[in-house]
Amino acid sequence: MTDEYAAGNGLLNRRLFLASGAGILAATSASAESLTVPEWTKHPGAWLAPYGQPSKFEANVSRGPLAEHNALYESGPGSVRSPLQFLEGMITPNGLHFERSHNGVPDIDPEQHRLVIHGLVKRPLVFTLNDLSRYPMTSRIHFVECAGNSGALYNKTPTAGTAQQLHGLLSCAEWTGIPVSTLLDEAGVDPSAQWVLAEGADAAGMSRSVPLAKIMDDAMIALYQNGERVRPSNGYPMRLLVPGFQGNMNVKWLRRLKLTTTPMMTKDETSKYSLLLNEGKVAQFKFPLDAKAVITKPSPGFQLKAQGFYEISGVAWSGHGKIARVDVSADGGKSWAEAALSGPVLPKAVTRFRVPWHWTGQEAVLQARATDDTGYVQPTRTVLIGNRGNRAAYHNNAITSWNIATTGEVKHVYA
Ligand SMILES: Nc1nc2c(c(=O)[nH]1)N[C@H]1C(S)=C(S)[C@@H](COP(=O)(O)O)O[C@H]1N2
Ligand SMILES: [Mo]
Repeated sequence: MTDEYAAGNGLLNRRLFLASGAGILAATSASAESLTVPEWTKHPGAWLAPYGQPSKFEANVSRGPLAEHNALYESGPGSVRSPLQFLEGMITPNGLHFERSHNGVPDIDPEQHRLVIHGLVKRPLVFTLNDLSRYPMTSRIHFVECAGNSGALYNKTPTAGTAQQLHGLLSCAEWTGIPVSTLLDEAGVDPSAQWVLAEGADAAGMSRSVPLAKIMDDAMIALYQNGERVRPSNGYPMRLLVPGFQGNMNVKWLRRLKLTTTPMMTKDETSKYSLLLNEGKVAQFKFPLDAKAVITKPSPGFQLKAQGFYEISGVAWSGHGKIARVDVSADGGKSWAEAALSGPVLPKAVTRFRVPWHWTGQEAVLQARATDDTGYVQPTRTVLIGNRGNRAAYHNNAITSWNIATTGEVKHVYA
């Protein structure tokens, strides 16, 4: 065990730390009792189940609202957030993918659902789910993040909350489906087309205009989510996936794509999703989500029990490309140590980062800062609000600060 420090307040040099192996001292010494045969080994276990469920001891690992008092699970508009602080790796299990629905989840019969491609095309086309299943598919791992995620960081005073409550409108899955370009090539795009209107079959009639260039680049009609059919709450039987663009544009329950010359100025892209700036200015059509990192372990709700070694870990992502590096600070941004990125590091996907830390029992302020492969560096909250003001409800990618008290309690603060 080496304790060579890479930055202030106990951040360790991860290369030396990993090479050294043992010495975490989290375990206790084994005795004869340690190998007593437990009750569950003495008789046959439960029967097989047609569809697997998590352990009953993991019942707290569930989707949840922004704040405890918010009503949940009613029909109509709402959102439930992914429990980031209880998850590991880069993939969100389907039952825990966050959900944001503007007017409930439609009960779509896949036999009756149709996808129509029309507008500025040579041949308007209609597809059943069966038709679509004959086209060549691709699989790619991408995050979806609501533009309203982390919006609490615009508040004047730090909102108390867990990583889930503050940042849980983010999930990442392996999506399988058909590149939209394949279907548009078949329909024959008119040279005058510049935009594509995407509309959902839900009661909200969610519709967004997406630049044709983005659609042709990497948009997908997603039919599968982590290997099984897209879940009803995430767009069954098909959703549009526009990797890296604000969550709202990933239209669920997709029923049509209309090619147009201009954006359609739908209710969902005018009354909402514009950024109110300083001096009465408004930024419309900010599509890609900028790089962000969030420490999930430790985070509010965790209680450090004793001083010593801990692994700080979290998630980072960018709508512009790959995560190039993540730096972590334990002294509120005065000094930084580069975290290890757990591969694979993929464009527009969640990347897990880790860094070893020696907590001395003193107060500490943990921060993580993402840099993506365009060279963009995640800003502090002071810089973000200095540039943008705090009237914008969306696209808050400021650095989050978790305060560790001498008692080991973790709390959201502004540093
Ligand atoms: N048809 C339709 N598509 C929709 C929505 C909706 O309400 N209706 N919500 C949007 C919003 S605001 C977000 S953030 C993402 C959320 O995707 P998810 O629920 O699969 O996590 O879906 C988008 N697509
Ligand atoms: Mo959203």
